[in-house]
Amino acid sequence: MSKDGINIPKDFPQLQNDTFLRAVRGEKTEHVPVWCMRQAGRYLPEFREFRAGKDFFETCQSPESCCELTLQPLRRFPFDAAIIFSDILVVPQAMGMEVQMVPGKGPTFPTPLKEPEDLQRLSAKVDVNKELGYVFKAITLTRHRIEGKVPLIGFTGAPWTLMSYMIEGGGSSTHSKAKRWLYRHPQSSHMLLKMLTDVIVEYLLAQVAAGAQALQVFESHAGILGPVEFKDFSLPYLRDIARRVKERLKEGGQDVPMIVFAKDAHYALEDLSQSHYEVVGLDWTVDPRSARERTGGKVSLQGNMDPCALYAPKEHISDIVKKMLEGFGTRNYIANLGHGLYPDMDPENVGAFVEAVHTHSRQMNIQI
Ligand code: 1CP
Repeated sequence: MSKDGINIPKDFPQLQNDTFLRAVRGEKTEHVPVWCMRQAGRYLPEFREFRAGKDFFETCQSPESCCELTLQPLRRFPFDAAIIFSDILVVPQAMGMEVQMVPGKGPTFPTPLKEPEDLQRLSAKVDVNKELGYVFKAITLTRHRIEGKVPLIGFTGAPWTLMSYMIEGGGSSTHSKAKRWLYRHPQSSHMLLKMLTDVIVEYLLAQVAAGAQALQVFESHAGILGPVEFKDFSLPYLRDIARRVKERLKEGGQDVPMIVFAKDAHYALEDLSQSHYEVVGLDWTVDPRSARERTGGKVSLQGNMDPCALYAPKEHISDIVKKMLEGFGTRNYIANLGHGLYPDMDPENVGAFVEAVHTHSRQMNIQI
């Protein structure tokens, strides 16, 4: 029985397709596993229909809805992993900030952080079970309803990416308000990043306790930092998160693979590959062969087809996928896009992408 009296059984169905988990460990697999960032999203007509007229964060707070949206893409495509439907901005909400999803505009914070004094508005100690229990319930429910078809990935935004939203008040092309803090208030910036790190560690651990079988950390705004700022304001926190989560899991005799996706941080590939994460996610600006050379074969790589390649005719998608597989090789590799799917993408082409990964990688494995 959980704290609020809801019975959450943990007798999850046995995993049938563990290709993703085996690839993470560098084991031989029949085909290269594949999933897509934003696979539960607006490119699917059934997603648009389900979400129609519903508030975004109310949907996030409904475990039944999150479960349904997570499962939708699996009914269409033979993906090798699922990612729980939620959003990275539930963490700032849990720390006391208001966030609205404004249709046509995206996430909006009506009262963003303006000055370092505003940090006092945030809850420093967040009881994640109380504030984010709905995410954990969604994970547990989905682990049951997914019937062991594929592993379920939990996720979080990384501290810098969340900090930038909390200061910008929404999406931004320059992130200049958030970067202003880094240059003018470095101490307060570190204070905020540390607060976020502490909450994120608890949040990820609770996702594992609820049933997450892998964890992805999204540093979507890494590219807006240069190599020097990244080393100061992002990398130490990414490392701290993985180190602390792994340590605590180990104490309980558990081990869950972690993926770091620092978008546009090609300058930091070497560092990222030595940051306690089993998998480094890549955007499409990195050449597969050079990524392998620079990461030294110790970590698995995930990515990185340009999402816009899905606008190409299907035969062309197949050729692009083949080249990508030849570049990465079929071991220690998880195929994905270099960022999320866009709402105007054709589900049929997503299907062609998945099929091309499976078919070409099977053929390559036979030839080896
Ligand atoms: O109404 C809608 O459906 C809005 C679109 C949408 C969706 C489908 C948003 C708003 N969030 C989500 C779900 C979501 N967000 C998932 C789970 C679904 C899946 O991946 O299958 C995940 C993993 C996220 C993570 C997320 N949210 C990131 C990191 C990944 C990335 O894209 O870099 C970020 C940056 C966000 C913020 C966010 N949420 C939504 C939007 C449109 C944005 C970006 C805003 C901006 O910066 O302009």
